[in-house]
Amino acid sequence: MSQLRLLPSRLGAQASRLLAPHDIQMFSRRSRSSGPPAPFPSSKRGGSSSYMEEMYFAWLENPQSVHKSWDSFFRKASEEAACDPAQSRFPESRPSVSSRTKTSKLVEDHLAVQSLIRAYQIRGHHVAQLDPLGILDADLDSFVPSDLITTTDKLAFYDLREADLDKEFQLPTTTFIGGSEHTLSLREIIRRLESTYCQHIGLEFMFINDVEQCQWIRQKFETPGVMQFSSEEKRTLLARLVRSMRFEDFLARKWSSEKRFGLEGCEVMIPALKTIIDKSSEMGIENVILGMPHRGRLNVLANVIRKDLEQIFCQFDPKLEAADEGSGDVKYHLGMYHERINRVTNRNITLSLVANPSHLEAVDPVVQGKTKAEQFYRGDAQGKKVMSILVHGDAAFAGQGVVYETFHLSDLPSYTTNGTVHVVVNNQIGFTTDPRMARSSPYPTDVARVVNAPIFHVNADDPEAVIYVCSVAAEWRNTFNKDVVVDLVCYRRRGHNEMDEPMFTQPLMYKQIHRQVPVLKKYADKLIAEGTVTLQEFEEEIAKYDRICEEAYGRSKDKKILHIKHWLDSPWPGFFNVDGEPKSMTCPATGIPEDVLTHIGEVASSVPLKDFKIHTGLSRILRGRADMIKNRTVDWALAEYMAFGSLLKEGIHVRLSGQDVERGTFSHRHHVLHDQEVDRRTCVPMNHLWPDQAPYTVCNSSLSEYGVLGFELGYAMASPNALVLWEAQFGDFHNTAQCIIDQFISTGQAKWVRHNGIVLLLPHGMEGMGPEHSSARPERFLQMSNDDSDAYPVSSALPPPGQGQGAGATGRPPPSHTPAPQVFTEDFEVSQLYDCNWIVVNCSTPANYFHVLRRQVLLPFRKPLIIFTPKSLLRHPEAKSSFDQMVSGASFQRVIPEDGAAAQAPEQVRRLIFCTGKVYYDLVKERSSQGLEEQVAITRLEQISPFPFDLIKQEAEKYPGAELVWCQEEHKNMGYYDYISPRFMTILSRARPIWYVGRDPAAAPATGNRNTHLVSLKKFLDTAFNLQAFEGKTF
Ligand SMILES: Cc1ncc(C[n+]2csc(CCOP(=O)(O)OP(=O)(O)O)c2C)c(N)n1
Ligand SMILES: [Mg+2]
Repeated sequence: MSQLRLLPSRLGAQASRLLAPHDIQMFSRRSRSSGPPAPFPSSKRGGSSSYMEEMYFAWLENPQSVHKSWDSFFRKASEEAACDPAQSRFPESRPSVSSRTKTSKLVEDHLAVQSLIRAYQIRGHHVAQLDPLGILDADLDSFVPSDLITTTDKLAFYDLREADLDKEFQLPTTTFIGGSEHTLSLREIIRRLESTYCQHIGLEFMFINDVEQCQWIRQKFETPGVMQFSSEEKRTLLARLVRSMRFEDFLARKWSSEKRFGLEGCEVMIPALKTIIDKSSEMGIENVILGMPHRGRLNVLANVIRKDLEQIFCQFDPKLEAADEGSGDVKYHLGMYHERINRVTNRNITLSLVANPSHLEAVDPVVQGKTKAEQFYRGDAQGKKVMSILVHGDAAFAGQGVVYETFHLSDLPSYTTNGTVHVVVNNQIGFTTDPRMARSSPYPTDVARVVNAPIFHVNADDPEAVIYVCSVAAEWRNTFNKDVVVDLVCYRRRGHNEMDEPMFTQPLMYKQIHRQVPVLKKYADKLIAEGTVTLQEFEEEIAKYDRICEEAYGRSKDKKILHIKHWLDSPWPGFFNVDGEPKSMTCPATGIPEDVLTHIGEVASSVPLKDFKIHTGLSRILRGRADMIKNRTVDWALAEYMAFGSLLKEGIHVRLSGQDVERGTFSHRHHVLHDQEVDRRTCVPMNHLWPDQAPYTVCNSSLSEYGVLGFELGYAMASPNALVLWEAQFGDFHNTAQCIIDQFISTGQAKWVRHNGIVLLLPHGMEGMGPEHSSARPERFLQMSNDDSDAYPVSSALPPPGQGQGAGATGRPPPSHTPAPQVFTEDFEVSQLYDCNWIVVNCSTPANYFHVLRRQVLLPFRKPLIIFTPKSLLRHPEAKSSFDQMVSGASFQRVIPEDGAAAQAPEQVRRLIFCTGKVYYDLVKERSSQGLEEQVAITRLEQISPFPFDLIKQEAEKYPGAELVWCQEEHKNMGYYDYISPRFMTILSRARPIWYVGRDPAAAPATGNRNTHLVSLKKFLDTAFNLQAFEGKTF
């Protein structure tokens, strides 16, 4: 049996792993009287002869009493018997024992063939020849499934013999290997299954629960002759391989000692991505958003996105001066945006590659968020115009949890991008680590199985197989709007980067790699041999591309300045002026007319849909809201309502996402009302404010911080005309999204000159709830704020003597030894905001929360905004604001000065306490209980960073005789003290101390013991009002 592969049989040892659960399910016999007729089994064991006979006799009595698969099988068999009575296996009445045996044998053989076909569909990929090096099994296991016919003796597994090979078998409807034929010989069946499932493509899809989807895949790959290419297609493929390979060669020649994370060993990724894009463009896609790691990124920029080569080459010139502000990033992290004509489809296409940090896979949710936003703003609910492609490394795809988190967003209504094509550059190594030490799953792609995404493994040294797989992947995405994975099993020709020596750690693999003929040569030889191209044409193609590179290289040498903004992945046309600067530099007023406040308040207190029954507890809450509106006051939830509602009126899309945000963790928000009598009937009153308002999206997210925050950050990248907020369930949970905060939010603009206005709502406050759920870790955000603690920031409009324009807040402050000018100009507030990397606030009043949310959108630029939000203050009777603080003319207060008795006679005041957030209410209560309103002033710092030097200075100077105290409820090594202290020193010219009052340093953010919590609260409140506490102390 020469056609069969002769792999070593490991049948004996592995005999117990023969059957998949699916198969076993099929074996379970069903009583005909107690349920639907059992189908024709797909497995040999399912066809036990007595069962089959039972089916047969039932069929004889009434063909409709058995499943239609049995019906068709017996019908066919009786036709056969009618043609050749000598061979008849079907008696007219109760059969003899011997004829029954013959019937059973025929049925059993057919069943055996069916299960054999199914075995290939399920397990064929385990023996597919996927590794171009021929060393490792792509599934890390050399085991050959016992039910694949790799040697003739394995026919016995199905009770078949070599003599059966030339018998014809009926093909089941679950295979397409027959093409237009309904029967094939066993030999041909095995040959076709081998060629579909065990060559250079390994298909994993039988775990998909949807039969239609499985059939679709089977048809795409099993149908004879599907993988055929015209000579034009082959020539295009060759030309793309030339570009991919010669680009890397060119960089290697010109900059032999530069890191570039070359693609050598997986050059086929360029034609692979281009095929996905061509095919998608053909099906109507106009915008493709890509995310990818380091490997081959420059090549993708050059040959997929088509960034000008000279701009890429410039990045290798160490002497070029950067023209943009910010610290920039290495070349293999930068992003790109490009609109062009797709040459294959002649249609317009926009391609963008999202800038990313070194942190592998962190960009995945960001790309998905940006894609979702682009789809949303284009009204592309089905993802027919905008799609995402994510490229992964094998080690990172298997190892990074955010991959899993991102997959889990893929089918959620408010997060789906309607299918992503994932491409894995599976070079079978991660830096120096062998995959057998890097993952426990057979393939690096197994994580995709959780969302029923099909996985197409393909040997990257077979370019035509790769192209076919990629075009099916694009079609899959277009047909089913679901994720799909293309696993390019390849190798890495060099070390991790071009400077690394791979022989230290992978000597045998690299011996083979050194012998490996590059894919371009292999493919060119093939096309030349079959006469598709001539050697001369091939050489000309190479020479042509080399010339293009040389010319671009020549031009790159004329460049003197490097513009990072040329690498922007998400331009916002119209938002900035032509030079990329804000159109104005003012902090707009954020108050709104009272009738708008009232209208929003009324909607927030109502149920806009008819016959909609809400919970009685909620009715009470709505009545409470209506009362507040009558009294012209708001609590936290209403203030938020008014901020969102007023922005919606102004055409700004508002999106609030996070765990349980619809109701609110603290049951205060209730933005989605649920009908108590009709399942899943909901109402979002915020979308019933005005007929022409912008849409409001509020969505409970999956229980993920890393994935969801990344997603919202990406969402906020797409447009400046939106307020995108992510709320942590409790503030400390943001730490599982730390990578997004550190790598994107705090540093994004500095690295990639990209603005982002994402808002983080982080519930924070020491309320005796234990070490978790208390602190949103303000100290971390403040530590990463970029304003200089030691420098007196001054406006560029008023430079200190001897300092030129542009000093101070624009990022180049005068050195601290320069005598600081004691003047702050009018634009100080806005220029400070413009220069900072993010804004950190802790509002003590609902009105200020309202203003800061509105300011976020009304500012002429975008900065991330971190808001420490309250918990107990949500319902605190004192934490209410009047409409007067929100109407036109009112605006955000960076500092809320003391306005009580102490402020009337400031020179009498003995102590000025500065604080932020909820502790203010504790301090006021304590002051009142001690009767110290005249001696002690309390001033609130609402915008902590950038630090309001100007207003703090005013406050301190207003109380010349007062001791200055910083009071916080957090432990001393946490909270705000380390941030505010040096800034106070600067503003006070180190002439007055700022004393610390608060909890002692600690390891945990809060105690788990309620009594200890209260004792420590009382202790620091006592100190705050003990006017002798710092007597005699030095600073
Ligand atoms: C989150 C994270 N951890 C560690 C690293 C350091 N690192 C850079 S590349 C790399 C190996 C990546 O292997 P793989 O994903 O297979 O991609 P390849 O380099 O093989 O293309 C590692 C560990 C990183 N960049 N990101
Ligand atoms: Mg790898």
